[in-house]
Amino acid sequence: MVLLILTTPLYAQNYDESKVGNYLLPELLTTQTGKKINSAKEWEQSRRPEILKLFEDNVYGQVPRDFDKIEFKLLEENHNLLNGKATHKKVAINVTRNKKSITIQTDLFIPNNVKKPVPAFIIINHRLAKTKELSPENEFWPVETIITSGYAVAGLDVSDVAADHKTEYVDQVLAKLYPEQIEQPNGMRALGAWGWGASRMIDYFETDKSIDARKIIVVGHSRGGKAALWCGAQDRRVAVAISNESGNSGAKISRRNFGETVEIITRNFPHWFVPQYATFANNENELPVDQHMLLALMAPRAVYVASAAEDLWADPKGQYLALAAAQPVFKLYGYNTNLPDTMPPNNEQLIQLPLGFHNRDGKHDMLLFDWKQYIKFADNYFKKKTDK
Ligand code: GTR
Repeated sequence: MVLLILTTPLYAQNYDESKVGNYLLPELLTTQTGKKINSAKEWEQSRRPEILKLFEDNVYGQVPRDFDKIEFKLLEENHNLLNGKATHKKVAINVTRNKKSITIQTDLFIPNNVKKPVPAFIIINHRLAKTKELSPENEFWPVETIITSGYAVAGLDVSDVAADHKTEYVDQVLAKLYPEQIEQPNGMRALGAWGWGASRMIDYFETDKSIDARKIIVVGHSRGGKAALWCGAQDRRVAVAISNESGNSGAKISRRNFGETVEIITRNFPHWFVPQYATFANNENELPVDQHMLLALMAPRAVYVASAAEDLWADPKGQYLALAAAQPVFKLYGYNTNLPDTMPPNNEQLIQLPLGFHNRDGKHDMLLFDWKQYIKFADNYFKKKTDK
């Protein structure tokens, strides 16, 4: 006789809207000591730093900023890419601290024949191995579409700073530049390291005359989207943060019991977070933050949240609700957005500057459709800023 034992995990993920239950989000505009925040100034002085620290201690860890030296080396330059439409630069970014260095190597594509400086996308890239897999047709990184829209684009290969691996993530920036962070309970972890890497790319952009460093858009897909949002929260040179289906621990409300949970994500990807985060597994209501607060840290800069209708793991509705719940902070800066209670229909872009959202048909991925929405959003946002 064969004995079949079916085991159901104790806390399986839920996909039934009727079982989501009620939750109460932590107050955005009340400090931990109960003080009400009424102005952008108060937000900047007390609540914003408090929320940043709560995310550092409970979710992502710190992002150290100190180093002794940063150097940029142009390794290759080709002005005749894509039939003369683009210039390709291969740049090595060398960062030194306490006599140890790491190198981030990036491929930057800049449109030719347009007025410089141009705005630039940075992709926090955990999927494509540098230029090898880069072709104009690749929807994840559609260079030609981006270039012909007047934007530069560069990728951060996350393994240059922290491998996406449970133990090996410490081998680059952590072991070499910030070894003291490894032992610290709220020290930098992989998602923070990826954001740190994107910031070093911005350091380079500030020296490249063809790039407008006041118009930097950081975009990431899924785990890259989580890192993009955390990067934007930390580094205020990020003008636009784009979360492509970042889901749990990205743009999605953690307290909303739908799709991936803190229990699942901390079990599968412990290296993304500080150990403290796992104590909120199946206990999200005790988190001192929720992800609408992460989106709010972008204010008054722009933030875009994208979902895919079949990507229930990332909880499209939970991501939309987080964006809507972040609005009070943007209001403090005079942006009177008024997002509807329900998500826009699939494939319809919602732009209420400085916020943007879409939920496209299909699965978990970053596609040409998504890129076209991002470009349109950035066009609108930067145009409005210049008109002001
Ligand atoms: C999944 C993870 C998600 C998301 C995704 C991805 O396995 O559970 O949170 O980050 O990977 O990066 O594609």
